[in-house]
Amino acid sequence: MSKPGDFEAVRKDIVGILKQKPYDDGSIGPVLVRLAWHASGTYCKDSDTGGSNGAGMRYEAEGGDPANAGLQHARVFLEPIKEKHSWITYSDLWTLAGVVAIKAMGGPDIAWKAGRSDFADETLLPPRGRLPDGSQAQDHLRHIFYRMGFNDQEIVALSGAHNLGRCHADRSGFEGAWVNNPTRFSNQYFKLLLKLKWEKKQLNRDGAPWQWVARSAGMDDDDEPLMMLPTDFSLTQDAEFRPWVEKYAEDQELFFRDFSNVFAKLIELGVYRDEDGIARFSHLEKGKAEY
Ligand code: DDH
Repeated sequence: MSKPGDFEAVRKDIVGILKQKPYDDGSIGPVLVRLAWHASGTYCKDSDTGGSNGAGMRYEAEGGDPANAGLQHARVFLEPIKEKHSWITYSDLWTLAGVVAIKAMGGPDIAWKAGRSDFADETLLPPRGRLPDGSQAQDHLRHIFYRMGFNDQEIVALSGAHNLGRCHADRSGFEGAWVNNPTRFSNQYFKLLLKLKWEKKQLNRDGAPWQWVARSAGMDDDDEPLMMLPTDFSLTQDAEFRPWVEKYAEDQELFFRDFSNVFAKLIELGVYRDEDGIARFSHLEKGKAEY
């Protein structure tokens, strides 16, 4: 047990659990980043509902959403940290873990503020269906991310998180990693989007969705190919998105700066702190009828 409010102690312990040899590519960092993002990405600016405040994924209605498949692993990995620092809320822990993981994997510092509360009331959960569907394209990206209040440049910057981690057949149906070193944060995703010769492929499995696959220089034919989701690839096919893909491919510093800002914005969506610094749900309760 640490002193309540000692977030440095929590950060240290999160760094301490990132390396997990038998898990995926040896790190749980990527799945922690995805947890922070899915906790936050349910936000809707018009109804002012959803977002990371509340830690709704503790409940089946949100945690069991097929879009969140696999994130139970991230939550279980974080459980010993919650037990040790029991004063921290799950909603603070999940967002902080994402920020700490990005930094530990070589990414930028990202501003993070404490104060999120955990729901005691399941009726405040956002409806399912607010997270993006990888088999779609740019119109869908705009529909989903404009709802959260992001613009085209921010959509491209956020998508750069796919430098990290991989797709799992038993979670999303897609398979493979976007880059060769998926536990190191960089702008490689943008470089590969532009550079490789992507081919549309349905993996050899019943009901597998189609995805884009390619091999980079030095990869053997029997190596697992790199992949892009249809949504990732659509960034290169869109007149507004593509220039940002090109800028971020050329300039890693610019990408890191923009990513840091937009991820900080993502994890603050729908979090309104009272004067005591604690985020409560009164605004949400008012908005409930508009779900
Ligand atoms: Fe993502 N993502 N994501 N993603 N995402 C997947 C994995 C990871 C989409 C679909 C998928 C963001 C945006 C989008 C991460 C971070 C972020 C998987 C694979 C799918 C599918 C899941 C699995 O099979 O395990 C789509 C579609 C979008 C979009 O429309 C833009 C954003 C904004 C982020 C972010 O963090 C800011 C990370 C990290 C992973 C790797 C997880 C892992 O377990 O590894």
